[in-house]
Amino acid sequence: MVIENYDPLKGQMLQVLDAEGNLAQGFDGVLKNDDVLKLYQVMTLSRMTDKKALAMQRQGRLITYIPQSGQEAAAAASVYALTFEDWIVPAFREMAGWLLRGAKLKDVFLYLRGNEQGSKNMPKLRMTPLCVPIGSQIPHGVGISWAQKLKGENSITIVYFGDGATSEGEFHEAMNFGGVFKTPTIFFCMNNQWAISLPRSLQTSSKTLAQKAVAYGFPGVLVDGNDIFAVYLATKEAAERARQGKGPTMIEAYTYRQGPHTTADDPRKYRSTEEEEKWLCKDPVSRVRKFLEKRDLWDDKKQAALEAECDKIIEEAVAEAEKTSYIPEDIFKYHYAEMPQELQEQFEYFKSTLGGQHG
Ligand SMILES: Cc1ncc(C[n+]2csc(CCOP(=O)(O)OP(=O)(O)O)c2C)c(N)n1
Ligand SMILES: [Mg+2]
Repeated sequence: MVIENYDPLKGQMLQVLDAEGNLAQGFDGVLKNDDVLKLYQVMTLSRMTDKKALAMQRQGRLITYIPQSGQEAAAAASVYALTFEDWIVPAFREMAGWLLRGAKLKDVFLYLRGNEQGSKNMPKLRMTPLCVPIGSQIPHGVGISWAQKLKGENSITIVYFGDGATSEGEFHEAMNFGGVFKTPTIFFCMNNQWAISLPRSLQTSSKTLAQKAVAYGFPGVLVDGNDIFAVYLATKEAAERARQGKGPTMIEAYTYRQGPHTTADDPRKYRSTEEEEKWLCKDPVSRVRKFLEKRDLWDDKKQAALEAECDKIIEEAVAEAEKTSYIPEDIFKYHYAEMPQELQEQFEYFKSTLGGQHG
């Protein structure tokens, strides 16, 4: 058991794989070599997609892009600890996890191009669409897990949000519901140290974010979010607790947003290069590579082959997304199961003015 052994009120943090790729004693077998290889592949795909998407946004081929680099371990290893029956409620910076769940890269690019077609397959994968209004997805996550409990399902829900979201009312309301109704929920906080330009230190005076769970009557655990082993272990255990009817767990993944907040942001204005360099030394992707190399499971040749494969996947996904036409009606039809009156009126107006002029 790891969750109860790390006290968030004391700032204790679970770390299994250090920045040099060394595994702490007693943790062999938490992830088998094949698991680590699979995680490394998807993290690499996510990292390379990041580079491509940033370049595409600069070329005007994507609307806005939300960089993912630095958070791949937290995203991938948390999803890897779940079953395909479990629901995933994303925020917007967990790409490696969506891909592991089976989301198509083409759909990710469609979403980023403002094409609602990209969200249509998500429910089949037991995923809700990406959620940009900060914190609004957290009550949804609790609601889904409450339904799972009422239906007697064995599945659970993981809901992702950032450090900034913990200052939103929805976070506290959802945590309270989860604690009272003992819902099978994992509250997964990606603490990437920044909420746009607001540093973690100004977000809350709590020592850790994980300790907020204590006030709602369930455990919170702080883990090294750049360590696939720690994230996997904590998520696996939180999922087991939830399945056993023990209620929610909050996980705070201590990580870092290496890039800008979005393509409309310039981090030079509010943080130092020293800070960025310090965190680059803790990079989650190269940490896994070091682990694999130490075990003779990886080399430059394998890296080149993986990168070539990822390049191909990315180029195909981009080509497919760019040739998919828009269905502007989706703006009206997609959001609600039944269109509310106001939207119906706007839809009628749209049809009588702009409708039909799209390509
Ligand atoms: C309700 C709401 N308020 C403000 C914003 C503008 N906004 C977009 S991202 C963001 C910061 C979110 O920080 P955090 O929760 O730490 O997530 P991160 O972007 O770091 O992944 C803000 C304030 C928003 N999208 N929604
Ligand atoms: Mg943040």
